[in-house]
Amino acid sequence: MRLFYAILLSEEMKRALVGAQDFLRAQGIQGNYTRHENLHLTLAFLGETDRLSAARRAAEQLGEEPFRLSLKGVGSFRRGDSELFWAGVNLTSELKRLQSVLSGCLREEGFSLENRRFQPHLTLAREVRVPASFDREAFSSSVSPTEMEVRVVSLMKSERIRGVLTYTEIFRGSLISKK
Ligand code: 2AM
Repeated sequence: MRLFYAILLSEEMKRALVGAQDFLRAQGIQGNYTRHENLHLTLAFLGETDRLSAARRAAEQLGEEPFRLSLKGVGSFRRGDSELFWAGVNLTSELKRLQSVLSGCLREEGFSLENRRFQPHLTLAREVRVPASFDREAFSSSVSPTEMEVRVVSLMKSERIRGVLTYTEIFRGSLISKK
């Protein structure tokens, strides 16, 4: 199965992201839009594996505390001849540390993760073809500022069910307050 660890988003944060997607749609931007229930923040991508117990073990004792996650800006990655549009989050020291601790635990469990710099992003749409007239600044202000508390990391299974990309949470690792 195809697995990744992610932070699942509050309904309020998802609504803010749907607002940005609505803005893009209203501008006539065509692309493969992320379904509302699939919006998430990936922390680590494990890829194809059947080592479910090892994947769970990695997040059983992270020793990290809950923290606030907030939206910040938008951006895009070039992917071939189209773009992937995303909303960003503040890369706080807590988020950085969580991603790095989790990746370390996964590597200790034998998973080989990509060594790319962590660029936290919430994918809004893939395969976007951007007309020259597109107003990127207006896009940027289409995301309402939103914050949420992160209390768990979720191990997600990714699969196509009758052609529809579907993510299912199969395990939760808790962040525990030491106060
Ligand atoms: P993306 O949205 O930028 O494509 C499930 O595929 C999640 O894992 C997505 O958030 C995806 O990010 C992320 N991911 C990271 N590395 C990946 C890879 N090599 N292949 C597929 N998905 C990857």
